[in-house]
Amino acid sequence: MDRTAQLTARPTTSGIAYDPPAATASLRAGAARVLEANWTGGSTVPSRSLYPHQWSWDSAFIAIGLRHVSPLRAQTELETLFTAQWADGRVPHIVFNPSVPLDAYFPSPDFWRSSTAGRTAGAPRTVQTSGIVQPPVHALAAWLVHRADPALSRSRGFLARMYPRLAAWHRYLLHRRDLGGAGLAGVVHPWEQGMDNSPCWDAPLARIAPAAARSFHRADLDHGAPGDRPTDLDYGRYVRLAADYRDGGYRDGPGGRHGGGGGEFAVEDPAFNALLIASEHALARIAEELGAAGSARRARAERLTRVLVARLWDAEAGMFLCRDLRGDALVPERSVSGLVPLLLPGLPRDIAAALVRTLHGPHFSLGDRTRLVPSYDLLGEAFDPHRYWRGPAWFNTGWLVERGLRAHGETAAAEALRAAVLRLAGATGFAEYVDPFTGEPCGATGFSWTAALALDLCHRPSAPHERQKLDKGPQNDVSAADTGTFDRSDKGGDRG
Ligand code: 9WN
Repeated sequence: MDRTAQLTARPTTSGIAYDPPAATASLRAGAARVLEANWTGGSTVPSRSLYPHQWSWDSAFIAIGLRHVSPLRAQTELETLFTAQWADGRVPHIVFNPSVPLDAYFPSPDFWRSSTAGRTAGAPRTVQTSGIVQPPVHALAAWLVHRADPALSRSRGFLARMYPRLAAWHRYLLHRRDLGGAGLAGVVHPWEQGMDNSPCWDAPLARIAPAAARSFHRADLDHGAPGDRPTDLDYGRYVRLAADYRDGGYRDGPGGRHGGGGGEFAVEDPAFNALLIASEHALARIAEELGAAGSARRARAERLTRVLVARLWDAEAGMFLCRDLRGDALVPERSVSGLVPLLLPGLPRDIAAALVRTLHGPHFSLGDRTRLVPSYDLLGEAFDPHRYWRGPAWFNTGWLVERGLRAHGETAAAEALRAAVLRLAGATGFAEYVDPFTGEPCGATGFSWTAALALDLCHRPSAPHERQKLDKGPQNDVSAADTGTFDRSDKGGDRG
C-alpha cells in the first residue's frame, strides 16, 4: 500500500478541494507503477492475481488513465482489444492470454470455446475470447486517448483505424442487441453489464436453474475473500446462462435457440445504455475529426437519451432503474447504475437535478454517510458493504458520477467526489473496491482501473492551480478537451 500517496483535503469556499501538489505527484507515480506492473506488452490486466487476461471495459478505463503516462500505450491498449472483435461487431468481454494457465481464471477459454462455438457469429480464429460483451466505453476512451496526443494519433492513423471498428461495435449493440425493440441495448448476462452480482439481477436471475456446483471450479476464491465475492448460487446461474448462450452459437435475437435475445435473462440497464450514448457522442466527434459528418450520430445520441428516459426513468425513485425484458417491468432496486446517466449532456434539467438529490439523499448519502458512491441502495434489503456489487464503492462508477456532476454544473460536489476518489485510491493501494462507509479496501489491490482513473482525475483542471497550467502542453490540453466532450460541445457550443 502506498501510504505516501494519501491526500490531504483542504476546505475551500466551494467545498473540498484536493491535492497538495506533492501528494498528487506521489499518487501519480504510484498509479503509473500499477499500470506498468500490469502491462503485458500489448494490453493491461485488471489485476495480476484475480484477472490475468484482458477485459473489455477495464481496457477502456485503463486507456483513459494511461494516456497521461503514454499515449502510445493507451492507443495500443484499445487496438489490442479490437483485434479480438468478432465479425458481427461484438467486442468480447475477455481476450485470453494464451500463456496464462487455464486454471488461473474461470471461466477459461475451454469453457467459452469461442473459435468453434462462435464460428457462425464471426469469432476470430487466432485468439480465444469469451462470447459475451461489456459496457461500450471504448469510443469515449478512443476520443480521449486521441486528445492526449493528436499529432501521434494522426501520424499513426489511430482514429481512422478505430472508427470503422467502433462503428461496427455500436451497430451490433443497437441492432442485434435491441432485445426490447425500443432502441436500447439489452444485456443477456450479468457479467455483460459489469456489475456482476448487483441486486438488480436477483429477480431476473431467479428464473435461471443454476449449473451444478460440482460442474465447475471457481478460481476467484483462490485469490479473494469469499465474503467479498458473489455467492456459489450466483456463480451457478452465471455458468448456466453463459453455457446456454454458447450452446446456441452465441446467436442473438429471437432466432437464438438457447441464449441471446431468446434466452431467459434479458435486461435493459441504465449505465450500459448511458455509456453507449456517451460513446455515440464521442463517435460523432471522431467522425468530425476524420472529416466526416457527426450530426447523424449526435442526433441518434439525443434520440437514445429520450428513449432512455422514457424506458428507464422512475420519477418516484428519483433515478433510473433496470428493465427486466422478460417480465417487461422496471426492477425496483436502486443501484449506482441508475445514477450513471448523469454523465449525459442532453438529460432534461429536472432529471439531472433529481439524480443529484438522490445521490446525496438517504439511499446513497454521498458526502454524508458514505465516502464514495455505494454500488447499491444503503436502505435496500440486499445491501452488504463488502460483497462486490451489493454495496461497496467502486472507482470507475465514482469517476463516471464525478464527470456527470461536473457536466451539470455541480462543481463543488464533483470536486468533493474527486478528492475522495484520489484520497481512497492512494490510501488503499489502488483497491478494486472499498467499504463505502469506512473506505476499507476489498478485493484486489494494484487494480488497474482504480490507478488509471485516479491518474485521470489528477489531470482534471478544476482546481485553480491546475487550470493555470492549461496552456503548457498536450497533457493539459487533454484536460481542457475532456471537459468539452460532454458539456459545451454536445450542447452545441465550443468543439475544442
Ligand atoms: C467477470 C475485471 C472484471 C470487471 C467486472 C467485475 C469483475 C469478472 C469476475 O472483474 O468481473 O467479468 O470474474 O468477477 O465485476 O466489472 O470488468 O476487472
